Amino acid sequence: MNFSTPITIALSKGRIFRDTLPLLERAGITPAEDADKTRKLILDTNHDNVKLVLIRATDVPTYVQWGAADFGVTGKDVLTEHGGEGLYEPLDLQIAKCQMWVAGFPDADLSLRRLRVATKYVRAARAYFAARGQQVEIIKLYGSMELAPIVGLSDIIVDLVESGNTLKANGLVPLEYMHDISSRLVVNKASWKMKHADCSVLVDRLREAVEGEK
Ligand code: PRT
Ligand code: MG
Repeated sequence: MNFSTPITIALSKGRIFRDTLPLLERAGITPAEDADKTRKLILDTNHDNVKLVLIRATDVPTYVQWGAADFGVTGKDVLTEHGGEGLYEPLDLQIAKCQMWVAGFPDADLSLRRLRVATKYVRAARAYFAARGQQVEIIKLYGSMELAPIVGLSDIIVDLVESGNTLKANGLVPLEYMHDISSRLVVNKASWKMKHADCSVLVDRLREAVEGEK
């Protein structure tokens, strides 16, 4: 199958690229190089019209929102923080799975007034505590949330948990389950309209690839 219009797919290096690769392959798209071994930011594929752009995970929704990439693969956590303006989310790729949790010391008191919550996931955390009518103080961090309760910056954290090893290594435990996280295919709204034939073929093929992985 050929694509009649240029299609760009934004991915991040690391687990998203690794987990997306088999799905792209099943959909008939093979990158010309390994993302984790190159310094290039734009990768060719076996299709002249299909290119991959490699960017920071948190930048993927922004590239797609502005049409700098037609498609992107991004964690639901990142998508929630971005807000999702200017894009559709046609497919749950069911990759890079983990869970979002409230975590802290085993004896943390979650009923404290003005509970201090350190997190990279400000929107998700705000929504979670607002839903149960609890006033909290959110402290935005960009990494290593686990450190915050240890040094007294916060009472608890909101973070992603996969194996639980990172929490455990720092004397913390998962306290309250918030929700499951997986990576999503997102598409620019204008691309979806203007390049509909090619875009919908790609979504259909990836959907079949996801079904095939089950
Ligand atoms: O690292 P960088 O700042 O470049 O960007 P990023 O962290 O956003 O990218 P990356 O590649 O690390 O993560 C991309 C996406 O993978 C995230 O947006 C999530 O949707 C998803 N994902 C799946 C995870 C994890 N599993 C995960 N375990 N993202 C992060 N982690 C971190 C977590 O934050 C914690 O620090 O791993 C640690 C917990 O892991 P365990 O196994 O010790 O519990
Ligand atoms: Mg990371």
